[in-house]
Amino acid sequence: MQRKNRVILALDVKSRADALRVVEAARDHIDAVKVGWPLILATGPDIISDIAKLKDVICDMKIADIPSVNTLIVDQAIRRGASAVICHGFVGDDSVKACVEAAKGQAFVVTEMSHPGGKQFTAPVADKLAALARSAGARGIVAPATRPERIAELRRIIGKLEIISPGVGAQGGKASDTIKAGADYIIVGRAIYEAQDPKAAAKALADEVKQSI
Ligand code: 3DU
Repeated sequence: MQRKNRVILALDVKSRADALRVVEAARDHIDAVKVGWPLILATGPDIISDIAKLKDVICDMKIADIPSVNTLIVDQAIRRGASAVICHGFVGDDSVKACVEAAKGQAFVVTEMSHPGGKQFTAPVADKLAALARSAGARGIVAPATRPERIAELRRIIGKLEIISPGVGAQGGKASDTIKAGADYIIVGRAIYEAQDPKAAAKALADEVKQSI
């Protein structure tokens, strides 16, 4: 994933045609595409390799299983062309390390989640999850654009690890606030793929990011 636009497209659409249409439209203004369960279940896992021909793919299956199964899941994602994966940290350091090893370091660990319910169980342990990401050798963490002050606090724990940050747009977060707080990339779904003009929406976000650096 080349750090140019600092925008990751969350491609939670329901068909292959929509997926390819949105990626083609937004491709000049994004650095990677995050593919998760909605699209994989709707179209089949070949969509990972199809999108990987156009852009780097981050597989977001929020992996949360025992180490041996985590390894199997990550192996499949990487074999299909994913450049990185997203896993949960609450399952413990052995499970996270299994993902990190199978992804050759290219794993992001979810910390505090961006939705209101993220405050319930993930927020109280987010600092520990961030520390775990660091000690396990992960590439970075997922941290909430809806609470930029938490991005800044988590940054202090992880040092130079990367922060990818969902919650911009439909969930109420602002791209500029997120980047100023210390995120490396914003993750944006509905504000791009539900826009009348996904290309213009992605460009506007990439421009906002550039102006806030
Ligand atoms: O709200 P959006 O439509 O921009 O989508 C946000 C994406 O980020 C979506 O794919 C979701 O699975 C992911 N995500 C969160 O929203 C919140 C998290 O804490 C972690 C991932």
